[in-house]
Amino acid sequence: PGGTILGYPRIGRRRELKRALEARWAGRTTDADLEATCRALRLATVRHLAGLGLDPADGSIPSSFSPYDHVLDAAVTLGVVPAADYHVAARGDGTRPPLELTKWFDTNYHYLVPQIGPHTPLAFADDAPVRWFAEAAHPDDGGLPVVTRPVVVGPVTFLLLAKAAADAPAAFHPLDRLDDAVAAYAGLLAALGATGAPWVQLDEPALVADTVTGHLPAGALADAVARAYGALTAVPGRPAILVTAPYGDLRGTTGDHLAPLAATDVEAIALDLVRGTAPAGPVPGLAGKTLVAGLVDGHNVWRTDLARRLTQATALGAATGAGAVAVATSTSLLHVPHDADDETWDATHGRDPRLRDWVAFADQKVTEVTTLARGLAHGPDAVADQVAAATAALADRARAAGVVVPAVRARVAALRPADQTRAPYPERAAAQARRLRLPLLPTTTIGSFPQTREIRAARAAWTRGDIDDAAYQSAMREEIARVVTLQEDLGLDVLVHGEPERNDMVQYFAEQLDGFAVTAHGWVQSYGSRCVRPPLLWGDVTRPAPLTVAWTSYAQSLTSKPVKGMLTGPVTILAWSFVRDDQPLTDTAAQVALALRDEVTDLQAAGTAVVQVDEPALRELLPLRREHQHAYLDWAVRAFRLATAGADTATQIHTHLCYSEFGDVIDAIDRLDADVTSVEAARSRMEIVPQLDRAGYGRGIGPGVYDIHSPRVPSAGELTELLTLAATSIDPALVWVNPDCGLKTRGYAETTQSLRHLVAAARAVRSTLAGSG
Ligand code: THG
Ligand code: ZN
Repeated sequence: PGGTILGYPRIGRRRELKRALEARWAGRTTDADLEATCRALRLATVRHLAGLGLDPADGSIPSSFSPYDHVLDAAVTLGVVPAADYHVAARGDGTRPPLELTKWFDTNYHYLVPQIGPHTPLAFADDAPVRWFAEAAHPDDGGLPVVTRPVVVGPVTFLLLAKAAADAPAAFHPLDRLDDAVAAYAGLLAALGATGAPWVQLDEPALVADTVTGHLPAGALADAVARAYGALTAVPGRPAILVTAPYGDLRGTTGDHLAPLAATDVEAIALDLVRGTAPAGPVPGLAGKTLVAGLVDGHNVWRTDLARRLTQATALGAATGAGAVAVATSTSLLHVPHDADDETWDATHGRDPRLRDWVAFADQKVTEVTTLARGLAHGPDAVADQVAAATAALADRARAAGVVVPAVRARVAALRPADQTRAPYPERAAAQARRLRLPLLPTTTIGSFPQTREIRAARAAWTRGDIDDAAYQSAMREEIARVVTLQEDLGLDVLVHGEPERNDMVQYFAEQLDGFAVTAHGWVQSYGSRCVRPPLLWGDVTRPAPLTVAWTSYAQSLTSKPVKGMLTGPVTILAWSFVRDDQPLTDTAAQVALALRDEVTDLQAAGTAVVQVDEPALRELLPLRREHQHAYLDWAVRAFRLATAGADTATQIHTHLCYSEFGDVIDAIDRLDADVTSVEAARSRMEIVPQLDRAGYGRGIGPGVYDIHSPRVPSAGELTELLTLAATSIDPALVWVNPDCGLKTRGYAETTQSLRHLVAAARAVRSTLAGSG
């Protein structure tokens, strides 16, 4: 194909899929209604892409739809999950838990983790990709036929992302089932070929990620690639195969995974040339293949430098020895919003109008791809106007007011090591103990309390202008007062204000900081029906006024117990925003950290004794390649410490981490130097506690004693047991008692019960410890 994209958002321009899924789950619609919406979305999407200039006749348009998650779809295609259990696997039912959700590479998308054992069914079982190809190629509605390119997670990545079934022998790894999986994919390829599909796309991002493949013995990955694609290319009547490697570089210090792929007979290989680099010399095997050049960033929203990318595209063929070069996005466009023209770009809506010309959302990126493809085919003169417009927009962005704020630059440049260093922990611990006078095993929550329908309604009414500031303030204050009283009644030791005023833990801060813009319609799928609107971090960051002080101070005025101030940390703010690409992340992180540092000192000046700075995304931004991880963890730790080191010795700094396999970042957690760290731990039976202990972490630790992702109320007995486990595996003086995450998505009934049991468990273990000590 001349120009293509690796995938397109599937939630729908108006979040049609979200609404259809939630209506089905609520029992308001039938399976047939849901399928009708999905089908309409599929057809509308591929025709829309044809309208934007992708070729509707040759497989340039991806069929990248999924009703919930593309990894779950692959599991159904391969018979690992029966098609009838699709929604049970996604959400659980009364008896069966859902599959685990985990981060998809270094993105804010989450996939469902298939479980595979030695005897799990693994055979071509469901032909949804074939049906979706056929419905678009031979539509029965009289509309434009589109010959799509079905997109499926590739066999190597699928097995590497799966986890061993609970009853599998210890030595088993899902990759042991490669031959079975490949036979299943062979069945799919044969069926696609028989239906007339000219191309199929198999996504193999695991090949760029040491975080996924690091445990494999040397050579195992190259061997798996050779076996899988050797067998698949031998399938009679198959479509041409495009293998993609988005999110990074196929070549790293742990191996060159381009070479084994190029040695197979696949017809095309897609490289991410935004995150990765192009091979500088000829690659054996590439001569007979198409190199699909990922030149347009699928992972961020900035307008492409078309001049630079066209030059790069033009040189690629000769440099690499590829048989042909095609232009593409670096990744699926799943990670960006549909269309920049869905937004009103004006200052009264909080969006600087200049930004419109600086960004490219999914539809604009499709146009960038077709422009580059035309330039590659017909020479730069054919697209001179478009290239000039992109160059002018980039120049405008580079010199625009707010992009560089000299005072911010000067402050960052003047930073010294002392700015990220607090007094030694023993001194802090003693001062904080004198000030806070907390019992052994202090109890607290992670920050947010349930967001009720009334809270959401009040926020929405205020955003629309239906209620005025005063009415909104008093609604929120009423809620805060209710939450404070509830916590006092429950007997919690460190209280929170409950965060009723916050829509999202990043967006809330972005709305108030200069250098950010937020969108009204820029929804991006996070998982299933759930979406987020990542803010655009486009300029130097400043804090025009305190962000949270008024709410926290109000809560503190209602109680004599300490109220914890709640902030989102610099790394998480970066991870969940579209971050400017014109300077190193470390510089942007330092600016955000300084804004938060000012907030910490303002909270402190207002009398706040405990401030929590959440970093749930610390693990998410960990580079996929080992050689880049050290530098990342260094700047991430530095940013957190810059944000928090303005705190006095007697001010207690907490942090909270979640969504993590902590193993990779355990040393960094220690280096954050927080006084108290709360982490997800209930599901792993407090595993993290001895891990942190071994890493030399000797400060407060709050291993979450129950999983807030489920409505189940844990009994006081089971909480006592987990807490005893924690308090006997490390010094009990370090242990805090808390749920494993914020309570925002829970209801009040189960929250109140669960917290009552949590306080009871803390009291029970306290008295046991007092008795034995
Ligand atoms: N904020 C952001 N990113 C995140 C999380 C977050 N990534 C990881 C994790 N948390 C993802 N979890 C969720 C959970 C719930 C929702 C989104 C992501 C959610 N979204 C609402 C929806 O889709 O209906 C919309 C929320 C809104 O109105 O803003 O419920 O916490 N940035
Ligand atoms: Zn959490």
